[in-house]
Amino acid sequence: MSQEYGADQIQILEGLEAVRKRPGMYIGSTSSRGLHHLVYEIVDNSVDEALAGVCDTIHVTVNPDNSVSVEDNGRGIPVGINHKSGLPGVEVVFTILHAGGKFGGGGYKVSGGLHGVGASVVNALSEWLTVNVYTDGKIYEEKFSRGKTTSPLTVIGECDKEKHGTKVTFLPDAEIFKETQEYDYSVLRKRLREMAFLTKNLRIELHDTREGQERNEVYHYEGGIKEFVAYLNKSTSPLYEDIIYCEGNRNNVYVEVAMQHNDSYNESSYSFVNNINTPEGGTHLTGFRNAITKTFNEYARTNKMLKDSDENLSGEDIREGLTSIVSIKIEEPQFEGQTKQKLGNTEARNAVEYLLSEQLTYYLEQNPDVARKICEKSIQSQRAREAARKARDITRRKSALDGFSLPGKLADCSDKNPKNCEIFIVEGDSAGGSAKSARNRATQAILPLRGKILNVEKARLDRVYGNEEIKAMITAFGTGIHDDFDISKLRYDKIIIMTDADVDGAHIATLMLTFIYRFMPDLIREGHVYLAQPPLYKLEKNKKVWYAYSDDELAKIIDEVGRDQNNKIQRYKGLGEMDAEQLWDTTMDPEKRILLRVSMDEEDASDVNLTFMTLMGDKVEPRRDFILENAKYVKNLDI
Ligand code: TTJ
Repeated sequence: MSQEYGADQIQILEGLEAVRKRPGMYIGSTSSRGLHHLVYEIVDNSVDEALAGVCDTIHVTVNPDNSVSVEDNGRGIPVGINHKSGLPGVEVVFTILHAGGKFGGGGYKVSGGLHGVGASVVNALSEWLTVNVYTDGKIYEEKFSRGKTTSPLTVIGECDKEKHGTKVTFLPDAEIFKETQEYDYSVLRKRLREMAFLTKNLRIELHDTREGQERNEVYHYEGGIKEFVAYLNKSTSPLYEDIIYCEGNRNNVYVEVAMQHNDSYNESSYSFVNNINTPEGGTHLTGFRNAITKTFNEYARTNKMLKDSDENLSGEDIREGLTSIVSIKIEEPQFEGQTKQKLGNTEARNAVEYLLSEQLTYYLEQNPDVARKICEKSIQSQRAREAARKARDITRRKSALDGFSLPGKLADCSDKNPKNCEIFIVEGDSAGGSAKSARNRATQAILPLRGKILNVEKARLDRVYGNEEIKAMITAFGTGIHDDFDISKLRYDKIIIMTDADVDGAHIATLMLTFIYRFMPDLIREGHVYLAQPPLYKLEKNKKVWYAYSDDELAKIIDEVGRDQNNKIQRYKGLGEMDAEQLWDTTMDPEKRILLRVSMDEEDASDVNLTFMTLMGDKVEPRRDFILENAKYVKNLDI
């Protein structure tokens, strides 16, 4: 027995050593993302306890030293000796790889996702970790460092007989998390709020006790994912008041769906399996889509909104402007695909499709006003799609007739190899003129746009195809948009948005980015989209010229040249104030200019969607909140 115990101990150490050697294999990365992942791994254990119905509150506290405490009011990790290992249950949880949830006694586990690696991994990657268990009027404590027990399980005091729960405090190891050890409140908030939405009635409190940034928030949603949908739609105008909700259990799959249409033209669907986001969808999402398409077509036909001769509504038509959450709980989720993020269980598709079809059919019968609004919107979408197809075909036929017809306003470059070429989308005809005379004609094309382009967040595909400025961009880029998009036809390696360094310029750049993000997002994914950075100031002194791209830089230049009357400082209000030579020197010359490449974090794709909804949608207040929250990241805001 004692020999066995020794062998186990060696195995434990080897296991956790492996985690420290290759942390990325267990938590994805050791960047800020991995650092935050440690918190989620611990919180998941408490959420499992909540799902078992024996815990209703979780406190997450960021301590002044950047350690984090997670405390729940569950049953407490078992403190008794586990027979198989001869160790206390707590010690098993924190020192044996993949031991997480072993004592769960059935039910759904959150810890089944991509990483879901358990508490021992967090322990291995922490400089120190302390666990307290409150049970039977006693406070237990065990301490660890880098995965090894430093102080065995003991009773350190007494507590109220009624109190029960677990508290874990850990400090991420700076040897592992070299990039940063600092927790970001807004990152933690996003995941914890999501967890609370997904677990009806669970109360999660986030406390930041770090000096100068003290904050407390409570996430507690009686309506669960219904409130999640309301939250996602808060920057839009909903098409009807209800949030349609479906819930049920079929063949051991627990299904919840909540949805509401807004008056926009984009779909925002989020799906979860055991509280883990599945951005690539899978069988549960397929079941959802099948149910929606089938049920609305049946309703529209039965109620004569579609005539016998009309085509069926497509899924896309019905999901136009739809915000939805599909959340399922399943005992053995199978993830497939390259990134193991796509659900593969066929019983999940059947369960969602069956339960949603049945409950949605009933809902539509009971709520004919809502049903009519959705069907009308879908039919309009169907017509717009048809009109867009015709507009696109006409454009295509025309260009086939004229040979290849590029927009009249485009000053194209002469080099025919796209790899060498770039296009500047320039705000205004006058700046366009300067840019045309400044450019390198071989490799730089100029497309001037007049005024503000269409806000595509508020327009359907047919209007997008009808807008002259946008059509000019589409033809110039060569790729087509939406379903037709083909990146191999891209005519320029760099698409450079060049607008004035003022509020209007920023607005125009945002409108262009909205268009590109919604209709040709791969251009951003593949890194073809850039923002030009024109200087903010010009300083002239004794016939010499300096350009500054920020207030800090201007201050530095003044320090260098001395502050006196000979300094002539000009604040550039727009590109039009620069002559061609200055524009070339400061903004266009590939040898000297600064370009910002536009990128997006794929793992946070849902954030990008929400940000565009907030910034470009029609509600003012969420936009103001967003700006206030994010203003700290903005430099050189010239208002
Ligand atoms: C499992 O079933 C028997 C009684 O104890 C249950 C249990 O382990 N509950 C539990 C674990 N509640 N909370 C945890 C937990 C909390 C944190 C903060 C961290 C970890 C690793 C577990």
